[in-house]
Amino acid sequence: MAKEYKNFIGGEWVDAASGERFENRNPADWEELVGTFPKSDERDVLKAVESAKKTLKDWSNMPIPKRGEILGRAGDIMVERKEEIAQVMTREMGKILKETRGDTQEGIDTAYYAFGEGRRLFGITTPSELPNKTIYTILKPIGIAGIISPWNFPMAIPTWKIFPALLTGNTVVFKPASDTPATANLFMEILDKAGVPKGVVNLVNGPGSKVGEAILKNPDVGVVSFTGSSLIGSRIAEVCGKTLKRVSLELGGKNPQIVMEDADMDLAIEGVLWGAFGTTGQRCTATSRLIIQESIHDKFMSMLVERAKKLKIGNGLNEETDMGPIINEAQMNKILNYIDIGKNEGATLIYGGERYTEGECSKGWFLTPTIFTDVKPDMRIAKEEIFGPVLSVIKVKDFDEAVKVANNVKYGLSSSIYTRNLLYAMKAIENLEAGITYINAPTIGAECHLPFGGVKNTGNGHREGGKWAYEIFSEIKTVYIDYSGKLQKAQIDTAVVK
Ligand code: UN1
Repeated sequence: MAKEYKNFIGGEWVDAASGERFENRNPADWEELVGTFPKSDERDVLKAVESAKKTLKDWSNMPIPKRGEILGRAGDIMVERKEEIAQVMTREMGKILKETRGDTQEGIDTAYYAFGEGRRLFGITTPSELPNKTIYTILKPIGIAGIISPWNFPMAIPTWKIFPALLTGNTVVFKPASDTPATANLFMEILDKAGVPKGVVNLVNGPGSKVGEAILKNPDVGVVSFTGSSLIGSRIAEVCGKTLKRVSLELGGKNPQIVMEDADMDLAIEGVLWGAFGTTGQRCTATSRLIIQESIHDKFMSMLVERAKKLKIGNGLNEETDMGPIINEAQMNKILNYIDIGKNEGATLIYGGERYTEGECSKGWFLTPTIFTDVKPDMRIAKEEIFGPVLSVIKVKDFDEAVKVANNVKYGLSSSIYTRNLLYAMKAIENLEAGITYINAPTIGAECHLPFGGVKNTGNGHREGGKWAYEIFSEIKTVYIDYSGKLQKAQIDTAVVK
């Protein structure tokens, strides 16, 4: 029998109020049931919020370095259990072991960053305009943080959000994606073992329409952090706007890799293969557009197709596999639909574009890596986020046109340029409309101590990663201490007298 997983509320492993469950199956082999999970609703969210409320005072009063130590311990446990986490993650969401190990490592890095931040979490001190007065800032928790995370980075992204939320003294209600609840479950076990007090972090499994919605509407939740599609992100902002909750949104991308004729071609090919087909294209940072100078287009494309043909598609648990399955059937159909759209728009499908059902892949949601050439900047496959292994190739005359085409989308997460010309590299950094620009590297590969996020419809101005993530979960308090012993009036006593 498949394992029956539970919610984690108030430090107890409990079933959903409804008593119902949902299945979690391996996308590489739908006959493999990873487990069943509680199908929760607003009643369970209410319990989770109660528990987060009850524990808030003690948790936020704990000295911050102590909270940091607990989170550092969570990092140590993740190191010990890294392989186990990676195996579970590959089973439930399909990406290859090399990548699920990387995903776990990103969680470990984030834990150790939180450990360090525990002895820093700097405010500022600055001179006062008046004598005998000291001014500075401190960070205070917001209260209860609602965390809604996606399935493509089942460990890394929850840690990006939950470690900073906890370190800054918030308590947490966490709704993981329904495609990856087993990794979320492991994360809870780890936090519990590390010594996060019972009730401080609460896990509620279930559909976004019930659990997510209840988190957004709960008046006691002070901040919501979400990663997912721009469509849902904008709905979240709308609902949270009604109660003036703070909302941090990390949303879609349509990330370009530009290749100039002076680039190191082999390097650029390695980059686009990894950027477009790594994680089966299911990253918000995935390379979904290749913008290439026309003089090298034909040669580059034939080299790229040769390499794409060699990518081994299969179960991610096999160390030889390069590209795992699509997360689920609905997502696979959405991608296939985009492939039809591309064909109908007049783009040329030069490789892939179909389901892959060879051997062990007959029971999974596999697609071949897909490459379209003759894509025009205004086609839907050049502008909309597909979230799969589909690369749209756009030919351009020169650098200026490349930048113009790159910016011709409503998203702006990641971007990349391959060139040996310093001028192009510097101008790309200056002019590409994106939160992240890589030079001679693919659009994926963000490190946890740097700001992560994008411009335009990719988000609402927040950045995860590094110290910036800590600002999302904090209120800034400004402190004025006047030890002059008399009433001093800012702006008035200091006015320059003519
Ligand atoms: C995401 O795709 O949602 O830079 C996150 C990267 C990873 C994080 C991706 N470190 O691709």
